[in-house]
Amino acid sequence: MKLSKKQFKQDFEERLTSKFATDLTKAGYQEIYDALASVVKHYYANIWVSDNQYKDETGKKQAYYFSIEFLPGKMLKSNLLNLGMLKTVREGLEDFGIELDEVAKVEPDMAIGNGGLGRLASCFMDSLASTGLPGNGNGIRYRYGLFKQKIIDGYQVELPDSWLNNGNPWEVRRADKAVEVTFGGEVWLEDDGKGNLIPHYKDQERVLAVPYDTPMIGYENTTVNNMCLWRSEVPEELDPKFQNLEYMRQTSMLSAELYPDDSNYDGRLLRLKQEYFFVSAGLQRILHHYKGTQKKDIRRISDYIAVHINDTHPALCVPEFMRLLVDDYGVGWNRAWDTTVKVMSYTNHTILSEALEKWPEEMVKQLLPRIYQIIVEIDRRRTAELLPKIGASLVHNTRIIKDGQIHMANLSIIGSHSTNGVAKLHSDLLKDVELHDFYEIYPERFNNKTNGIADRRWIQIANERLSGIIDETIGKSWRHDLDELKLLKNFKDDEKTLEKLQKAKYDDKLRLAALIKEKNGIIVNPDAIFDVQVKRLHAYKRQLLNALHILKLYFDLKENPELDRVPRVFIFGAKAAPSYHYAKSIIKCINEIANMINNDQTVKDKLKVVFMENYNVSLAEMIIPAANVGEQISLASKEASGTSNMKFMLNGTLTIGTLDGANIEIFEAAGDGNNFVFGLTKDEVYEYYRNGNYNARDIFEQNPVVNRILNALIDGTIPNIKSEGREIFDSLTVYNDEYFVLRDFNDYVRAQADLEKLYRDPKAWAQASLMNIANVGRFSSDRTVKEYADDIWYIKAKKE
Ligand code: AZC
Repeated sequence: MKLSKKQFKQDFEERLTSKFATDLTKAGYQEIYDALASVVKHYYANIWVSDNQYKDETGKKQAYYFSIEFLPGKMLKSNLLNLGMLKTVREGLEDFGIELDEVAKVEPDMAIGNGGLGRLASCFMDSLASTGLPGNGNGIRYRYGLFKQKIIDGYQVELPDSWLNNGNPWEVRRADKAVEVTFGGEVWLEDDGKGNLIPHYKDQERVLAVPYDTPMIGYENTTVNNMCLWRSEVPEELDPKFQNLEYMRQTSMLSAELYPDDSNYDGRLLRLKQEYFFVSAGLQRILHHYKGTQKKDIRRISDYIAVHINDTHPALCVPEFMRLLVDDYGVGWNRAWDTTVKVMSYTNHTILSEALEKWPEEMVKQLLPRIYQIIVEIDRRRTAELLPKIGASLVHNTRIIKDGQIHMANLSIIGSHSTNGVAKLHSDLLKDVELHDFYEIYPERFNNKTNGIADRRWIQIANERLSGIIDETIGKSWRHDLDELKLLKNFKDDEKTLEKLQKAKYDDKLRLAALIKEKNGIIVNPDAIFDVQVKRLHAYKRQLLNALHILKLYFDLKENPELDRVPRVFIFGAKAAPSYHYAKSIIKCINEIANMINNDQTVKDKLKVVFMENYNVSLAEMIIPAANVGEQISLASKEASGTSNMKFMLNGTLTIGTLDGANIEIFEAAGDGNNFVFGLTKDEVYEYYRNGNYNARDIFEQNPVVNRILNALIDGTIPNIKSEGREIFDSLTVYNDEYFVLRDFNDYVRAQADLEKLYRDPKAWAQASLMNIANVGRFSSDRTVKEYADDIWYIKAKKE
């Protein structure tokens, strides 16, 4: 959208006054932010309205991405960038003596997600709109987002994230579109005399679901999609039975809090309620829309909508869609089933068994009696149909209801036409191992969609300096098509370009160094290698391996302070699930290792360790551009894909990593020698599992370096470390090191040494960095969503 600076300044000043009865001389940042957001909203409102009209008029098929988590971060700059107004607004504000970046700080991170899965959903939202694809989000508007992390005495402490305290200027409450979601009570079926079984209900608990729409604005185009988030409220008219405080409290609890665990299935009733709540509300709204505004024949609804089940949390989409079609819209069971399978598709994000959702049958039956009946019926019909065809064992292994539990992955696969993993290795593991029985029955349903990232946020916004240099070098086409970055390869031997890249990285390191000084009070050397591991804290991600290696470097320096080492700054950012004891112990250990090293004068500035508290999207935007090295060191087979690996690559960071998840594709794309690979392969890991012959204790006893480091955890070497040291020590030496940390240690040390060697050759390093940037194109989520659109959802992009 064309906007002159003059126009903007006038609009902004007027808005500030009309909204807050103040002027530029007196306004605070919160007021400036609100006024600015309100002006921006005014600019996109018409595009939003006309794109909705366009969608209704053309009746084109749309996709709906159902996800219990989204992790957008801040919206202001992203909206400005996508509207093509970032520069104008920045300059306009400068004329008033206002720094856009300072204003942007006021906006709280929208953190209604935990980690990779939620962030991916938000990258997809950006990419769908930016590629002109009609794809919308559906989720929950949690009153409290992911907890704020404080580090106190080395320990993680969780504080509530009340991100809505100052309102949210981007959302629109649509009270007119509220729907009711019901729980509990009794249900029975009665014949209507025409052979149809009609459900009758008694004593149901009703909850009002109110949608809040947030525009997902496409990059320099005319597409604005919708992210619909549901809030639970008490309906105006209540049955006397529910007119009590307990019911009111429970109802508001539904959309009160995000579950802060991303790796553990937690079988609590409230979570199941949340899952059904946003699924039912979302599907009802979609069907109302198509039946009402669009006057579509409901029996052909699969021509108009695709519903995506992002991990199994929205798996109840399958029986709920059946319920709506059969009970509310009078579609026959078989037709409804065909339609459901055509409409639904499912992504699996993890093979960790502790994350696989299974709900006790009894709980589902009590809370969702009609849904339970439908699941039983789906399972019964499928079993009857398949038994004669494929035999008892395959049928049994793949049943939805087994051992008194409802298996949500099974429900998702059976009730949809597509199941995908999120990187090649992961998708292969699903087919060959984890979901092999399903693959035998439905081979055509399985496919891979390697993850991607929204490059607009992760370079254009996060790294304006680098973006500018790329423009100067190859022009701006890459901003619309990330593959164009391959033009950079022509500059691999161009000293000037390499120098500019190095300078940009150095400046980003200075920016981060200033932040570290401000937040942690630690002074770091910008010439050091900035070596970063940022992600959720989980044993399989092996932050511990990184920490053990740091201890090794430290002991080497203690022994020989004159050792010729390239200085290093190790930077961590990680939240642990509040109930994940072991992960929290690792945080404590890292912090105490940091304290010990940072306060030891013998190592001077050769080694520093920084744990940055409250890692979130905004912090990632500061840290990632400044990284020389990114750590992607999960045990092979455990990280489904990873996406920070792609963000690092985009920012010219070299990866040290295992052959896991999307790392494999990154190493291949960047070319040999441009990253550092180590560790067991997936096959070697599985070989150990088969033979059961891994013995961590042997390594501890036989490898003197490992022995020394592990003993440091328990012998008082690290001041202020308490039982955590023993806990970690035992996990490795007594409980046999579940994630093969010790097995990979030596090779990791070797790869780290290779890395240091390359860093000593600045030109070679800069070239490797350039090759990473130049080859990152395929990891744009624009590519990923196009693949979903073509292969799974069958939706088409709008032509500009
Ligand atoms: C994550 C995976 O752990 C990560 O490897 C992947 O990149 C990301 O999803 C996006 O696909 N998974 C989760 O965040 N959560 C769960 C329940 O898998």
